[in-house]
Amino acid sequence: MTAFFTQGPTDPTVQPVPASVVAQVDAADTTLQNPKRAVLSLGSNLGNRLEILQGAIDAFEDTPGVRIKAVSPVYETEPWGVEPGSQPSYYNAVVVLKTTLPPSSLLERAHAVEEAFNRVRDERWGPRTLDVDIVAYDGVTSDDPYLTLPHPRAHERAFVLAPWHDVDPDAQLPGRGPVADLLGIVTRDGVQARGDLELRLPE
Ligand code: A4P
Ligand code: MG
Repeated sequence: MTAFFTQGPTDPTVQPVPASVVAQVDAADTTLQNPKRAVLSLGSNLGNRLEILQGAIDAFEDTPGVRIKAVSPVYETEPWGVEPGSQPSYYNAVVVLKTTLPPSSLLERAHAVEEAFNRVRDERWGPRTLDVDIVAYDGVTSDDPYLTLPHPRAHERAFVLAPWHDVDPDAQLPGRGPVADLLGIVTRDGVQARGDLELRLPE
């Protein structure tokens, strides 16, 4: 945990902590020094979709170095990129979090959470119990196929932009502009808010 102190706190109101005190500081505090803001898109179209999305949110909140700041409303969405009617509809939601994990570790955690919900990868865009995509991580851009940032298709997906806009109307997608503007361009066909469903922000 002391590694989190190597960068030093950037918040001027936070005083450096002497090494002798570090061990006594609760891990939950030490993990969130100099956190970065990240946005995740969650999707599920197999199994108990709402329970799975909630379970994923809880699993991220239980992750050292991660604090969930906002959970969006749930949208029921037609599967994107596949033959109409060939898959069940998705529940999609967006989570905004603060994290001290670097992007690659956040992706590893995302894969572990997917696996915990029995995600099977046998076809691209195939039906899945859980898909976790990193939509954006701070202002980071990367064209590495293992982790492309921002997510290369987020700007054209109302099932990402609409819930993100709900929880952060001023959000910007790095390199693409305001989410509100992008949302005005994409089609919202097949993307319905499910006001009768709710995901909880872990306490
Ligand atoms: N990867 C690269 N960049 C990222 C990133 N920013 N976040 C790599 C997450 N993963 C990223 O993903 C394939 C590889 O992408 C990963 O190994 C990771 O290293 P995957 O989850 O194994 O496979 P996939 O999801 O089938 O492929 P892909 O291309 O990531 O698909 P998308 O873009 O995730 O789309 N329709 C509706 N309505 N709602 C949905 O949520 N989701 C998809 C999946 C398709 N249609 C959908 C929805
Ligand atoms: Mg994916």
